[in-house]
Amino acid sequence: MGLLKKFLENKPSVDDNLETIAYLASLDNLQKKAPRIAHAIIEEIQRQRNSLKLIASENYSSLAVQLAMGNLLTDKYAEGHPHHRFYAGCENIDTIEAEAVSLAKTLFEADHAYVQPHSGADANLVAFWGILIKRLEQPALLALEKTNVSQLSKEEYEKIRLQFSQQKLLGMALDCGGHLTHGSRANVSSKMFQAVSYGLDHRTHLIDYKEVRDIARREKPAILLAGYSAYPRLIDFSIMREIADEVGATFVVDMAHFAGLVAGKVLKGVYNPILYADVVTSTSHKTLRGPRGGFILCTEAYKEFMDKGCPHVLGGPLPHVMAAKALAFREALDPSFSSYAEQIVKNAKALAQALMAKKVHLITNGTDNHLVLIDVQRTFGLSGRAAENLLSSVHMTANRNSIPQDPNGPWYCAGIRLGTAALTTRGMKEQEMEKIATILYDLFKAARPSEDPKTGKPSLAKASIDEKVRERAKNEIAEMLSSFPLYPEIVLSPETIAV
Ligand code: DSN
Repeated sequence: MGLLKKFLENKPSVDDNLETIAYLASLDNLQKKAPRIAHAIIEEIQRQRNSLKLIASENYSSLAVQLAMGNLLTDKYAEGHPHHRFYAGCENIDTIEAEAVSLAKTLFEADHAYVQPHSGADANLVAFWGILIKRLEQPALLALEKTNVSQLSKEEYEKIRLQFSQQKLLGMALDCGGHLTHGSRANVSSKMFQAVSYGLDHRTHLIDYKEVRDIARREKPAILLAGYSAYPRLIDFSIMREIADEVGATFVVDMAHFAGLVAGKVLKGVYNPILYADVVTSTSHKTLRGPRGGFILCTEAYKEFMDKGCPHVLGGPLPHVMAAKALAFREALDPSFSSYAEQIVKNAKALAQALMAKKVHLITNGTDNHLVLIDVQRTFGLSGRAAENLLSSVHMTANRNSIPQDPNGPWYCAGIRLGTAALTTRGMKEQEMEKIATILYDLFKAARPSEDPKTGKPSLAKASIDEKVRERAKNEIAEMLSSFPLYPEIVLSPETIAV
């Protein structure tokens, strides 16, 4: 490939281009050692550059964050937590993890942070088990005057273990915007808990706090969970806290989707989960724009239970990813991040407004956060899957999503979920959102479900469209993207990318 050699031909300043030089050197090196992998990475850079990324859970991390992960930290085991390890030689990992913890605490104004979870799903599992251990195992040990579970008899331990499986988790239903890990039957959370869920108001599709309260009173969950993957509105965490207190539940918020909006101080007061929850779980790579990973924030009372994510649930931490998390937290502490977070929401609102002006049906008739959920079945007679395929064919990536009372089921779906975090990182603003709304609308309006060859009925998987409409959409997208280059410092000319 010779990417670095080509870049250096113009004699750029090394000091001003450290990230680019490191990135290109790494690609050139990979090309020598593993050409197929290098080729796939280059292809992925090209794919991301040439696509309008509207996936609500994705973003573009900085080159600095990406580079922070590529080093020898990956070689180190460091089970335990800072200054309390089960392995020798962890003093440098202590420094890195303690720095990430400290930055996370400052950024979110939290009592405590735990930055080891490898993903949001892992963060939820660490939180769930830690909470159950605090609620069930700790009091049982105290009552038996023991300090450790290994001191319990087989019978004593079995009694506690059985209690674990009798606890209830109350979270938002998957088809109403909740996450798989919030008690879906397809996920381990519904097997470790008796999972119960709250839905949305049938007419407005907003959270019905009265219903949540009624269910909580009836079910007495150990954990009340707020947070979502596909809910376009804000949650009043003060009400959820009240409900949790009334029934004696631990209040957990999964802020994976909106962590960037909390960090950027867009979500304040009753919409800021840190002020109300006992435990807040998150990912670091969605609106927060860091490396792929998870983390947990909690009050002092939960600290020792979250810090035991390993050994409770996790394997060894990933120190290289913790280094990148530290960097991402630092980036989010920069005042420019607040402007970014505000723009994410302005863009989502502009996208929603422009779609609604064309009479596109949106779940909840708009948005307050970073995501928009279109009912494509009702508006255009298309399944979510057919709409997703159409978008892919013009280089727009967005994912199909269930909507409340989805007529097409969880595979084909009736919705398309759009998010604005990634395009906002590319620099797009309200006027681009309006253009995107027009492209989407023209595309969906011109499409018809294909005929299912087996049944002769409209297909839930595919739609057909006039090729001229498709080509026009492709050209408009390519033109728009050309004004918002992605990682412009990484120059890939045709002769350098030929592998
Ligand atoms: N896959 C992420 C999302 O789309 O919400 C969370 O698991």
